Amino acid sequence: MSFRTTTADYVEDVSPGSGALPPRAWYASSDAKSLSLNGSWRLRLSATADAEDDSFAEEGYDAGDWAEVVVPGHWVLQGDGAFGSPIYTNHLYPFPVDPPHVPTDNPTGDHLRVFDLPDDWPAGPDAGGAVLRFDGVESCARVWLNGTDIGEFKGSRLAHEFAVGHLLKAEGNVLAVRVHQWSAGSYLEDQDQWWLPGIFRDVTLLHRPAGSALDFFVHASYDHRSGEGTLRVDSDVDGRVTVPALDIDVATGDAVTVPVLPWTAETPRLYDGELVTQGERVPLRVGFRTVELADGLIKVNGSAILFKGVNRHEWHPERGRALDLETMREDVLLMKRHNINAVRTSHYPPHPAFLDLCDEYGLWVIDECDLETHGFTEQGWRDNPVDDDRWTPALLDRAARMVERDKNHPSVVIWSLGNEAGTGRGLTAMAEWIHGRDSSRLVHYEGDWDCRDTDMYSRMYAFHAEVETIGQNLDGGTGKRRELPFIQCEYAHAMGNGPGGLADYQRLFEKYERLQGGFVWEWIDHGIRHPELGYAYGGDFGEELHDGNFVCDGLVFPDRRPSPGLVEYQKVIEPVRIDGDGSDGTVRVTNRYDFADLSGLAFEWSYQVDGETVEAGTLSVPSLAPGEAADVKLPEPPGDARGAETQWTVSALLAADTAWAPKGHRVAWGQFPVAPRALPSLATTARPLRGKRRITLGPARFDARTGVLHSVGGIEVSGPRLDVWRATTDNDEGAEWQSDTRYAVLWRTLGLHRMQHRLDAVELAEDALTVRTRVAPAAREVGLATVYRWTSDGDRLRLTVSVKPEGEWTLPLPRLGVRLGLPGTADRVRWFGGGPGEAYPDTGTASVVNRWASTVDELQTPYVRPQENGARADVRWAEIGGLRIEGDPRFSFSARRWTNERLDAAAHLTDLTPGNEVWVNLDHAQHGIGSQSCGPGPLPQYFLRAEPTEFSFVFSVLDR
Ligand code: IPT
Repeated sequence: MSFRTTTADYVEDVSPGSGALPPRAWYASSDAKSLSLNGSWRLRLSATADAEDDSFAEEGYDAGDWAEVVVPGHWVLQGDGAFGSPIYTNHLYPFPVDPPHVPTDNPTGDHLRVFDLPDDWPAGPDAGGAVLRFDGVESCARVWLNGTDIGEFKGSRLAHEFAVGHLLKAEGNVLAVRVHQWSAGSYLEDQDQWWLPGIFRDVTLLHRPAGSALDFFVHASYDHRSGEGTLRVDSDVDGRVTVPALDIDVATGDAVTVPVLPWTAETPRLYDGELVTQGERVPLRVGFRTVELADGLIKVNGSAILFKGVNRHEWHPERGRALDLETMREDVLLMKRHNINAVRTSHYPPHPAFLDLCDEYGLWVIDECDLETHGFTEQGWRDNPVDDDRWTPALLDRAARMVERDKNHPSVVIWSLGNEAGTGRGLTAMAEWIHGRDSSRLVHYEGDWDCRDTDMYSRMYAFHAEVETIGQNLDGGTGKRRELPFIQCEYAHAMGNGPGGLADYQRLFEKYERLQGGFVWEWIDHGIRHPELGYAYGGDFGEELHDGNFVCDGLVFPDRRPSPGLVEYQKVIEPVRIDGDGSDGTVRVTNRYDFADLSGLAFEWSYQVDGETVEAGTLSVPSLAPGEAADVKLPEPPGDARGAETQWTVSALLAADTAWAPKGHRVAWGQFPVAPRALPSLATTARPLRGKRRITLGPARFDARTGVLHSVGGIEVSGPRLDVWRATTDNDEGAEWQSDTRYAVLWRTLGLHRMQHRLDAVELAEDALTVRTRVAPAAREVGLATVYRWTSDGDRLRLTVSVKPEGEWTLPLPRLGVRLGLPGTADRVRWFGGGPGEAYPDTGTASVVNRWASTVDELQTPYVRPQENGARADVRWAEIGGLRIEGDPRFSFSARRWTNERLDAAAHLTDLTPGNEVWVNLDHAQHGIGSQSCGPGPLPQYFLRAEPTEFSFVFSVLDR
């Protein structure tokens, strides 16, 4: 005899669900009434899918002793751990892979909400109907209204509507929703993110008057030759379409062609209109634009576009994927202010309001379906649902729910089938359906390298050299692929310090027509605010399987503060290039927009002497068309500044307020030197004197036995001594699965983090104190012969460090410089050099040469997992703790209240506590950063090779 072990069969059913209405276009509001059911709900959590019966759905059920939960929300992020915890895995399923089965331990949240209809809710015989809409529930829900089972659904980030008019009462409606964390749908939702069950998007009751709109499709194309737009709204319910600004008033289904301004991400012109059916007025926002594949390129309104994009997951450090409108707007504003022009909604359709914002502010969107089966890679893709016909209805349901919901957004130019789902018939079926339903957009899917189903060749994390080959169309591939444009749907993995190499990618994107840009991975760190850890990442909730801080790989920190990576990206993709030649006093301005001219920008010049602006003015630049360039004459350099460093800075600023930034916001800039600074020179007049315990030389005192500097002008100093170690970055560590050399691993094996310093000689001569050492790791024959040579003019002190590698060095060095300790009272830092933020050899494009000031604490970049950070590049001089340090040549400067070893050992920022000293690194060079946490390491030109090197610093004491 056998019996069913579960009453909740639908949980493991691969079919899309039952009871829901066909998908349709989503709109925020119309003149029909609606009632938000967001807010506080009752919650009862059980450990399995069928631990409780359905009686809670009955009217009159007493849920008085249940917990409360906020909807939209994830229950695991509420209740201070009482409701379970988040789980982070990248591609591994956190349950045995046996589709469509899910674990018996299946956290299930019974949600209950009792509501009355508002007084003005239409009643009586003409009341019409009503629809209950769920915008997102993870991962599977069954719904009852007033005791009647109205259906169940999967597809976490897709909308589901149910007709409920016949069940509604004026008062005391009981809405019961049973939500299961795991379901067959979980196999389709294996995205690299936290697993977070719950009703995480809005729940809304929509009144549907008789004759109200059902589905409608706004077709609004633009002919760039004639300057005319053609509008046709196909509607399930007949009605009229009006667009007052264009004098349009036509019947649904009829086309009308009129002169219009087109919609582009740069010029997001929207026309307000209305769809008027007998029972409803639905607001429309019409953007006229035509997307096509022509001449092997993605073109909008006749012009090829270049994506300067990001991958955006929905994230909030406290609310997870339950985002409010203001948070969505913050994302869009931050993107626009950082010159980003495109978003891939990795890896699921976002809250629909986000797309409204993209329409309004102007962003190209790749709208991606809620589909990823990445974990099947562990078994060679066996049993992959996308290649199993039983799952195809679910895949088609997901495709339709995305397309139908989002089809009226001009910002959406490309549909993506999903992410990392291998290949299979189900994907082909999705692509065919989408192409058939919407011929006005293109189809994307990265997993399809042969481009059988897609309209573009897309890859992720392709190395620079391969991207160049693709740009040259020398990469081969199927005949179809060779005809198609190329995008990198993911590149430049922004995990921790980095990504490096952005500018090198951008140069390729701009050089080769076939390359239409890319989307940085990713927008935001998915750190979860945590009382003890600051931000939690994978493993911090005791998960049995997890992928650590791989979930923190964004251009903004969890609280949306821009990371240096975002500032770098902003500079690399700036829409105006400003190149100059300081010697002949001209500046070349190039318009790199695809559609806009430069009339929205005002240009300014300033002239700096030793980093201080001495004069500034405006520059008149012609309103260049896209792609055009002009040479513009700068004024005569003001004054005479012999011996000083002089340079021009030219900026392009918004000439007027825009929707996304105020007048004066800087969009692009360029800096170019006129005369270089004279390097510090020092007469070697002072003579080193040996005492019993100390050697003195000018302002400095050294340990007589070791030759180690103790003080300069009375300021206590420990060290300096050679330092080659940096707290390894996520990119130094590389990704475990990579076959490329992972330098952090090799550096540690070699022992670069535990170098021993052997003293060979302390030599006093007439004019110098020379300290000879050998710096080398235990157990190895390689070493660095390191000589510190000290000289002084009686007032200032010069250190020259010579480093000569001995033995066979096969690895680059993490850094090369000296580290010294200063008293903990050192706090303010001033410097002349690159700033305001950190910069490394391949991340330094955005570094502005100027005079800067900061505190030691503000110099730190708060990467969620602590690692090397905060170095300021191209520093001419820096002042800290009463000392002035000049470089010969320029150097890289960092200072922190803990040692690099402590930084290296820390797992969370809260592990870092100030010690009694401030540790200063003066680096001659650092190794590049790259983006090997998921992609290429630094390019060879950014390697710090172990080779004979010499560099100097001049120390002096500031007037106090
Ligand atoms: C790629 C995924 O598409 C993305 O979701 C994310 O996991 C990213 O990598 C790394 O953060 S998958 C690719 C590395 C095989």
